[in-house]
Amino acid sequence: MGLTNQAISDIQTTANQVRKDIVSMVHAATCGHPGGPLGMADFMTTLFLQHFNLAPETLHEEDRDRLVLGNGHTCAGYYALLAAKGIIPHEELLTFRKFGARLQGHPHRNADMGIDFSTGSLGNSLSVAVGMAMGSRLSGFENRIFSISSDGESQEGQIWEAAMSAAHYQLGNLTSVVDFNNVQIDGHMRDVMNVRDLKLKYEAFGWHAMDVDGHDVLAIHDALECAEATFDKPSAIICHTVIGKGVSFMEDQPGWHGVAPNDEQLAAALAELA
Ligand SMILES: Cc1ncc(C[n+]2csc(CCOP(=O)(O)OP(=O)(O)O)c2C)c(N)n1
Repeated sequence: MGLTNQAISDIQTTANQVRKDIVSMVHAATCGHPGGPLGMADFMTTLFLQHFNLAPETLHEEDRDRLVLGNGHTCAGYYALLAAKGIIPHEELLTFRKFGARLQGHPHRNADMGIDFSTGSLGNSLSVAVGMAMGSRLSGFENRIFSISSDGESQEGQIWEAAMSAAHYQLGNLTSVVDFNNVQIDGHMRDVMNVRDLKLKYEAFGWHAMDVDGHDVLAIHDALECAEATFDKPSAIICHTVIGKGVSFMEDQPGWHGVAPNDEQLAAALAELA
């Protein structure tokens, strides 16, 4: 169906606000992970604004879409989008990682916030999503199940056990999105543990797989539509992103995987995102 120029512009505007929220939240918390969610902001915003049907009015509907954010450490962007969708108050974002707050450093399952699964322990996400997709199909629901994982998470064997199951059970209602930013906690993938061509790997497991520029809103939208039109097998979207995207001094820098910006760095980041 494509996207109108207005829809693309709305996504880009929201993604920019999400990026500002991410750096502000991690700065206020004095700890957290800014790099990953900055890189995923364009994909996540396209998903939340155009595809994932989570909204205040659908929050408690059993057959709404479901999302498992496997790389839970990137949740600052997830929370910013829950605020953008009117599910949590925008002011709540600055409680991120504070003692007693709902917005912890890794997502905690919460029906009132539409958070479908507690994550943070890497490697489980796709297995959980496979279970949800099978459950939805058994219930006769027509919803979609989205699993988001990272390239670092793809080093875990459990991801591939889940991939094998999803193809075996022909889970056409499942989309696995991989944030392929080539960076993990200890450095670049090529130096730590190269996962190589994830599209080929998913295809070898029997999936419909696509490589996508994770900063091209239209390409992301097209890939999600393509996944939605594939019924006989699960779909994988390998999202090629740049960690820290939008803040020049954080881009492609493994050091920004899990460090908070100081006051000066926050000001510089917000100036770039203005
Ligand atoms: C099972 C497990 N082992 C280790 C960790 C610690 N850990 C947190 S983030 C991370 C790096 C994961 O790589 P990736 O998600 O690709 O990093 P990013 O792209 O966000 O920098 C690790 C090892 C964890 N959360 N879970």
